[in-house]
Amino acid sequence: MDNIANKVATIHTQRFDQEPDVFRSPGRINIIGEHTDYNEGFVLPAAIDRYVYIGISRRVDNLIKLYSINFDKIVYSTVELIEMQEEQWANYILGICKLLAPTYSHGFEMTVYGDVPIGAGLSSSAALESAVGYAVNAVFALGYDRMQLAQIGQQCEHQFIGVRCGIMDQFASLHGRLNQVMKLDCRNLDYSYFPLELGDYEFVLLNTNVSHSLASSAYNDRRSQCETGVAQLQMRYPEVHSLRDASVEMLDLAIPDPSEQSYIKSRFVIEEIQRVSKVCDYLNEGALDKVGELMYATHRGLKEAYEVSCPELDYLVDYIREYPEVLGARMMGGGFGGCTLNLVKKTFVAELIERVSKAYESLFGIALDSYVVKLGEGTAHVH
Ligand code: GAF
Repeated sequence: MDNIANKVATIHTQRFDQEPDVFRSPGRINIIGEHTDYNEGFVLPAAIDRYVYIGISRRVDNLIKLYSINFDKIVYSTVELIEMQEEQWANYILGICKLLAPTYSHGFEMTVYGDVPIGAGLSSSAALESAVGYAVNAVFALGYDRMQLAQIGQQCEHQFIGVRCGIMDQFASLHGRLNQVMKLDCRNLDYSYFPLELGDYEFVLLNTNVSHSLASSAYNDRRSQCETGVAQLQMRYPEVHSLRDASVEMLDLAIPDPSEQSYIKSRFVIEEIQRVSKVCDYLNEGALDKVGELMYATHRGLKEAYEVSCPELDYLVDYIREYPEVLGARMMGGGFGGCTLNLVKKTFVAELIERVSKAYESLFGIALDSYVVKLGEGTAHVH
């Protein structure tokens, strides 16, 4: 039995005098394939064992009452009149409710708790959207499947949060499987699972504990630059629908000036999509040193070409690179803060964390958090 689910159920019952159903949805890592999802490329995410929990009980009237255990805040709404609030955590929930609202007519009480670090690039917001969508869908028997719920989560980001994100995060949260990585084709949403076997190595997350404020506007800018790249490619290659369809050679002919931003951003994406397939092969072959090299290559691209890194992330990757016990490191997620993902020899993890934490704190005056990654499972009814 999941202790956190019990805790959420107890708090919900005390506050609302109703025994809830409890659902949970995980955060995610992404081994490789960054900023490829909205370009119809491939990604390689996996659910982690950190979750957002939702306790929910139906009401007979039309009131919606939301309580966040993390923030100790309560927010009210009605089914018919859902408006965005000052509390950002509530907006992820209300956005989902608004998108689902035409299909249900009763209100509910909801209690939310999460142990996915917020702003760490581990998709705490997608975990919340996925948990809420799944929970409302289940208690009102709305009939959506996981694929549709992932798309609803993505729409919530687009319409109510203002981030034109891809589908990776919500998809990974809803479809995660214990100890499995998924290769997702973001064009047609075909996906397959394979076990993550790292032998003497493990993935370690180092959380910079910074989250720079330009993240969502810069994210949307990158997406627009990719769209410009596609439009330029289409002038010469009308069959191109997305950067997924292009090669570097095609880009060279379509955008002759390699200093144009659309060229630089598009080239990164084209190369990153190729890295995903290579990493899949290397993981199958157990060639972890080659996986690590490509992680470093991704970081370099995200830093220099895509320009979504920041000094704290770069420092961590540069610091780690000195150690032969670390095969690869890179920033993960949208960028401008959050975590680096590191492939580290198990016997060296404790020593590495001690050293890098000291060095990071003395330079930036910020405590570093670290987690050895354990994979988790996708959205589920847990109580
Ligand atoms: C964020 C987005 F939400 C994802 O869709 C993806 O684009 C990612 O950044 C970058 O790979 O997590």
